[in-house]
Amino acid sequence: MSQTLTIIKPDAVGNGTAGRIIAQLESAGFTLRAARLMTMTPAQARSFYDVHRERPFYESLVAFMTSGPCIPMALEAPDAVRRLRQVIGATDPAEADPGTVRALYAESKERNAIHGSDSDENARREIGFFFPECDRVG
Ligand code: IDP
Ligand code: MG
Repeated sequence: MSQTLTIIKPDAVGNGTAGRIIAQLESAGFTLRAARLMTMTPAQARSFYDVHRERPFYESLVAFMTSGPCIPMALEAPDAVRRLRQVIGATDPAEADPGTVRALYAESKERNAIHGSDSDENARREIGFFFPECDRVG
């Protein structure tokens, strides 16, 4: 078993699709190991997306991610990082495979409903970012 970090982003929480997305993740075989509902501060969003600080969309992304509550969750499954990326689909919903979370629920390339860690190393870092009280969640 391995773990990954997802965030139901503020667009999905705001438009009432968070529950359906969580159900889809559970149906895809993920077990919830930690979850919280929070509104990120600008400092938290800047830090979480620090890898993108030079990108033209960075400030807009920070504004979006702090615009309302989101739901970070630690998920467990075999090959969790790769499988979550498959279930959520491409960053741009126009390019996401049919049936993926982003194809179903994303509004745009920025307001794309869900985050998924892109490597085991980043999954560990991101789980620690939102759940620092846990040596290992679950
Ligand atoms: P990912 O979430 O699919 O891993 P990243 O390239 O890591 O995509 O980008 C992080 C987030 O930044 C995306 O999920 C999306 O919300 C936003 N983003 C990425 N590229 C663009 C863009 O070209 N325009 C606007 N927002 C973007
Ligand atoms: Mg990414």
